[in-house]
Amino acid sequence: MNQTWWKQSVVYQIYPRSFMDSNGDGIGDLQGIISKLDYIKNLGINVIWLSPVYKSPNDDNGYDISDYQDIMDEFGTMKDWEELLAKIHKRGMKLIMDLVINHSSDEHSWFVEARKSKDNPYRDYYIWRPAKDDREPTNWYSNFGGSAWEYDATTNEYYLHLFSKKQPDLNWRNPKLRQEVYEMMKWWLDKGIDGFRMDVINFISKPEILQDGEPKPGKKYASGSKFYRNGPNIHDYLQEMNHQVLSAYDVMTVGEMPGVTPELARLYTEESRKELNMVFQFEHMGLDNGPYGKWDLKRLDLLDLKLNLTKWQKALEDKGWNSLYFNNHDQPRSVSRFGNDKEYRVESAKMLATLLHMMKGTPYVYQGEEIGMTNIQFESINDYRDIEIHNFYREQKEEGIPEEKIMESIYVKGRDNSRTPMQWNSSTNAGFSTGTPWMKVNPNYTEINAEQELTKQNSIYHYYCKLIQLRKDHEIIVYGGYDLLNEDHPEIFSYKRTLRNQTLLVICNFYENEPVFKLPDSIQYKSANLLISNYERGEVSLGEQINLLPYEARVYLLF
Ligand code: TEU
Ligand code: CA
Repeated sequence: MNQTWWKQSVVYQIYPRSFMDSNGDGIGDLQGIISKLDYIKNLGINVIWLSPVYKSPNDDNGYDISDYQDIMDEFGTMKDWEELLAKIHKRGMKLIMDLVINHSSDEHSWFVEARKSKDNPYRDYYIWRPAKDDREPTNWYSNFGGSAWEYDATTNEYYLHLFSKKQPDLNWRNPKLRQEVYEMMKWWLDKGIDGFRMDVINFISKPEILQDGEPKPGKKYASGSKFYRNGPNIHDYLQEMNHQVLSAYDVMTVGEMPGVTPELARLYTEESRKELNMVFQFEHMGLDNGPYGKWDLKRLDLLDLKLNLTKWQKALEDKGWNSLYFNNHDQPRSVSRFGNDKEYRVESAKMLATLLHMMKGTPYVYQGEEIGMTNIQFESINDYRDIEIHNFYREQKEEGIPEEKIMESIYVKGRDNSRTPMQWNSSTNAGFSTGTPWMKVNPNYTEINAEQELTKQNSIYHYYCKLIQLRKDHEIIVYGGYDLLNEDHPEIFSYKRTLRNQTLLVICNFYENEPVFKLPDSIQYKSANLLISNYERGEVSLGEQINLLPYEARVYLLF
C-alpha cells in the first residue's frame, strides 16, 4: 500500500476573508488565522487548504488574481504569510495553496498588456476572438450569468471569461503562458508549501475552434461546458505540469473539476499517469438541482446520494483516490442543506460527518462545519456579497421573476451561506472582528460558536475530533474496501468497509423518522465494538436489527 501522507490526512479549508480579523477592519486576515492555529490543530487536522490570499480586486473574493506572487493588502504581507507557514509546520501540519490558473484578474499585468494591441507580446496569454455575425464569438453563457465573452473596443475583439468579466480565461495553448505558470508554482513550492488545490483545473484546455452550444428553450445563451470541460489537451497539460514542477516535490494536489465523471477521475488520479492525487467531483453537489441548474430547487432523494457516492467509492477503490466533502466556500452549509438545522442540528451535523468521514478518501472540513454553522437568510439582497448571487438576482429581476422566488433560491443555494464570518464566541460579531464585518454575522452566533463547542463534551467539534482520530487509529478507514448495504432503504445510508479480518459497519439514519436497521446476512462477526455514535446511549450492542433514533449514526468495528 502507498503510505502517502495525503491519503491518511484530513484537510481543513479556510476562506480567509471570513475566518478571523486581527486588526479590526472587518476583514479576516493572515494574523487572524495564525491566532487560531491551535484550534485547528486540536481538531486533529493534518493539512490546511487556504483559499486565495494573493493580490486581487476581489471581484470574486480573491479568485481573480492580479499578482500571483504577492499577498492581498487586506490580508497582510508576505512576512505574515511566511509566519503563518512556519507556524503551521511547527505544529506538524501542512499548507496547500489555492491555484487559480484557468483565469487571472483583468487587472493582472499580463491582461493589461494583452488588451493594448493585437500584436502585444502578451496578447496570446488570453483567448481573443472577433465578433461572429455581429454578436459574441460563441453563444456560451458565463458561470456567473450573461455572455462568456466581453467586447474590448480598443482592439475590436472579444475575450473569453467563463466566470466574471474581470476574470479573463488564460490561453493554455500558449507554451509561454504555461511556462510562466510553472515558474510561479515552483516559486511557491520553493517557499515550502505542501501542494495545491487547483481551481476549475479541468477547464484549462479549450479547443482551437470554439463552437456554439444548444440554448435551452427560450434562453439566449447556452452552456459551453461540453467544449471546455475536460478539453482536448487537458491530460497533456497536467502531465507536463507534473513532469516540470510537481514531480520534484513531496506535495499533494487536488483538482477542482466541475463535470468530472468517475471514469475521467480515474485518468486524472491514477498514480501511474502522474497527473493529480485527487479531484473534487460535483455530482453529489448537483443531486438537489433541477434541470435548470442550482437555482432550480429540487429535494434531495437519499437513494440518489447513496448510489452516487457508492459509484465514486467503487470507481476509485483500487485506482486513483477520492476527496470527501459536503461543504466548501461555494456550497450551502450541509447541516441546513442535507440535515436539519432546527431541532436536530447537532445530531444531523454529526450524522453527516460520520457518513463522510468513514468513507475511503481524503476528508475535507470547511471552516464552521465542525461547529454546525448553518445557512443564512438576509432580509435584503444588499446584505449579500457574492457576485454569483448578485448577477443571478439581477437577471431574474429583469425576467420579472417574483422577489420571494428569487430569494428562496438564494437562501437555499447561495454561496454566501458558507461565507458569513466564522462564529468564535457569543461576544459582538461572534468574536470575528472588533470592526464592522465585511458581511453580516449569522445572528445565531450567540448559540452556535466555537467557544461553546469547546466547553461542551458532546459538542459537534468534539465529535469531529473523535471521527478524525478514528481515521488515525484504524487503517481500515483509510484503506478498507467499500460496499453499500441495504441499498434500497429510503432513509438509512449504511455501508461496510473491509480490511483483512475486520469489518467496519456504518449506519446513518438520514432523516428524523425512526426506521429499523436490519443487519444484512452478509455481515457475520464474532465481536462488535461500537466505535462512535451521535447519541449518548451507553453500550448499544449490535443485534439483528436496530431501532434508530432521528438522524442516528453508529459505527461498529466487527471481527
Ligand atoms: O468554482 C468553480 C465552480 O464551478 C463554481 O462555479 C461553483 O461550482 C459555483 O460557484 C457553485 O454555484 C471555483 C471557485 O471555487 C469559486 O469560488 C470561483 O468563483 C470559481 O471557481 C471561479 O474562480
Ligand atoms: Ca483584518
